[in-house]
Amino acid sequence: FLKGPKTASIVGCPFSGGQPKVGVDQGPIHLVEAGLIDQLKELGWNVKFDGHHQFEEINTANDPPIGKLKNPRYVSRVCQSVAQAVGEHAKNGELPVTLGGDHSLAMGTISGTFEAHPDACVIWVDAHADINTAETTESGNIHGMPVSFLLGLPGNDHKPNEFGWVKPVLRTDRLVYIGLRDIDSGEKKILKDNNIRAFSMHEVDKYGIGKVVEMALDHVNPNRDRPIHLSFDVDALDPSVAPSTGTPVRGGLTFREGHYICEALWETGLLVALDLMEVNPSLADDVSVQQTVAVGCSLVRSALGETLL
Ligand code: HAR
Ligand code: MN
Ligand code: MN
Ligand code: MN
Repeated sequence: FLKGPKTASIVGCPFSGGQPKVGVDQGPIHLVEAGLIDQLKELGWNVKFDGHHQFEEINTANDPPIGKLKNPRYVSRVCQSVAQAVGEHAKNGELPVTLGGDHSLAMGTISGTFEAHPDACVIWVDAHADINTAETTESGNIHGMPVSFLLGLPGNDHKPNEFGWVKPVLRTDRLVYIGLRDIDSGEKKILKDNNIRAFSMHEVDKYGIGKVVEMALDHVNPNRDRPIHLSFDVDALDPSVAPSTGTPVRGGLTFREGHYICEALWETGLLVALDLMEVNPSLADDVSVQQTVAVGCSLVRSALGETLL
């Protein structure tokens, strides 16, 4: 009755080094404290959780920018350790559920997924494309860059050697975006030059979320036989639905559109890894924080088979 692996492994990543706002490191702690693990057990999953990962052991006392990139050594080492954790869980046949933390972590999670599933595809749900290169980034914040590292795009030749462990595991035709609405001009050019398929909020309005998910799957997974990694940035949702996040952008996915994506990917039976990123419990009032954390838990439950009927 349950599709896919029956053990979910929670990879809690209290990490904020890929962007400048404090608090996003508290996201995973709040999600777990809100009862996520019991909720998944309630759905019939075995849940493995051996505590949040301890990144402060990673010594970054001296981590000046390299080129434009901020905290490059710290981000690299944390992501490398996340890649190892996710890769091990995936190779064990477990479903890694990574709780962020900022979205630079996806460099680690996707690297880990591809170690176990080299033929996987990635569905990236976000207001942002996170595809700046070491050259195009304006902010220097690495959470705006993980996709370009995973694709091995040109323009990353100036990427610090520190990131040499990140292999270009992702192909441009195995990546699709849903929810985009805040893309830098350098990123627009990259998307265009590389023919990367993206369903922005404009397409969600035009076709409806049901059709968009179907078209997204037809693009990256035409025969419905590839393992799917879902990387969900909570800022894909409209700020009225998920206010506690570092870079909210109005005009986002509704509560139902976000959940529909998760439900539809669960229905494929192909989901092998899930990220839920950018929940920042320090960026709003208590009610908004509670709302955002609850939505985060609810998205994860939907992706793990909480059926409506
Ligand atoms: N594109 C901008 C940059 O490179 C903003 C990045 C976005 N923030 C995120 N990631 N939350 O999805 O800095
Ligand atoms: Mn673990
Ligand atoms: Mn993101
Ligand atoms: Mn985002």
